[in-house]
Amino acid sequence: MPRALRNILVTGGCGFIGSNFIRHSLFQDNFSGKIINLDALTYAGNPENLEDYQNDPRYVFVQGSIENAQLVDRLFDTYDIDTVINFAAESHVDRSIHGPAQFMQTNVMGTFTLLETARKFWAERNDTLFLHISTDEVYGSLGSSGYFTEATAYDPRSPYSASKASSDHVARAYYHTYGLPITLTNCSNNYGPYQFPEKLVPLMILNMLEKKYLPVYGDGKNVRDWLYVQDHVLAIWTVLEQGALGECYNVGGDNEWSNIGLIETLCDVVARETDQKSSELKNLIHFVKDRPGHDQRYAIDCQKIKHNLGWKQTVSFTEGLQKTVHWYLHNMDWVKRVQSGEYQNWIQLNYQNR
Ligand code: NAD
Ligand code: TDX
Repeated sequence: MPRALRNILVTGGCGFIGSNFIRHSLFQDNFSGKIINLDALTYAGNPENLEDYQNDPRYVFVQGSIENAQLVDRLFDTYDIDTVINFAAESHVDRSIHGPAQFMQTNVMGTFTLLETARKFWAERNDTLFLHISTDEVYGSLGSSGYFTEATAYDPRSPYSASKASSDHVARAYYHTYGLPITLTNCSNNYGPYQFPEKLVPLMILNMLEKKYLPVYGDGKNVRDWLYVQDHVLAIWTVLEQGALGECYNVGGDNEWSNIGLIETLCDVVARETDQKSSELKNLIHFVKDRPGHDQRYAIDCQKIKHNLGWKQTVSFTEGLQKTVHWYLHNMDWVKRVQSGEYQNWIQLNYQNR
């Protein structure tokens, strides 16, 4: 039986990747399903990201936590949920080092709550899917060679990645034990519009615009694989439509950069876009104390989703960085509101009675 993909519960849809996913889905005129966005609106969630879809009959926003079993039950019941895409998470490694507890609550217990509800409501159905969004960080850290494949043993090393790894294990356990229709994706570092400016790419862009130091952890030689967020969204749709149950799919950019290499490239892009000298921006680079337990290198082998499901990256790094810099330059009001917490007033005004 084909998947329904009709009433989709998207969790964490006001965050970076979730809002890009919802925006992309609703933008498609041929998307006739309904998206119910459950988001707790932590510091990282901003419903303003989807303001222009507020009155779209295909979209419902609900403020609340994935840990709230009663609320999740009510949503499954009210909207006859047939698909879950679980983006909701605490997502920043540095924050997980300073305060791991919330990561365990949201990422582990929140995912568990969603799985339990899906198990209860979907016992008699065979057209449902629970897509759990995960990260390459669960695989640990690589040396200068090799790649993470779907068969690589989990070896998480930060509280963030340990909490994501735990939730992946629980999701898999629900597939094997209860036959819950689960699929997982493990993606590399995303960049693009609407990313909260605590993450490397937007933080660096904004610091360059304000002529602030560009803090590089350690020697700057740690390597990440970068993927434009729109390509992650396309991968998620590919897996929703064709992913095999019980399987996980690595998603990546085939695009490895040392942090220092990426920052210098960003200096060139920002300089070009703002008519400045790149060398002056590079002078802002400042090596600072390393992140504790800093994973050396992530590199994803994403042949499985390419070969089995036909997904591929569509946005080059040059194009993606340019689009991203362009977006931040033209959305400084968004940045200001997000950085100051001012958007909380907007939430009060728009959602106080819901
Ligand atoms: P984000 O921090 O931008 O957004 C997270 C969203 O989840 C926010 O809107 C927040 O309000 C919401 N949220 C937090 N706790 C919640 C709760 N208890 N109930 C409901 N909503 C809650 O994160 P992101 O970068 O968009 O990441 C989304 C998902 O993708 C995460 O699961 C993350 O682990 C995964 N991922 C991210 C990347 C990346 O590079 N950003 C890469 C691979 C995987
Ligand atoms: O100021 C900085 N200076 C710096 O050198 C920051 C914020 C980061 N870094 C380094 C640390 C990492 O090696 O840049 C690299 C990228 O850092 P982050 O943007 O914090 O991302 P990372 O820790 O790699 O994790 C991200 O990718 C995988 C997301 O935050 C996770 O949610 C995702 O799972």
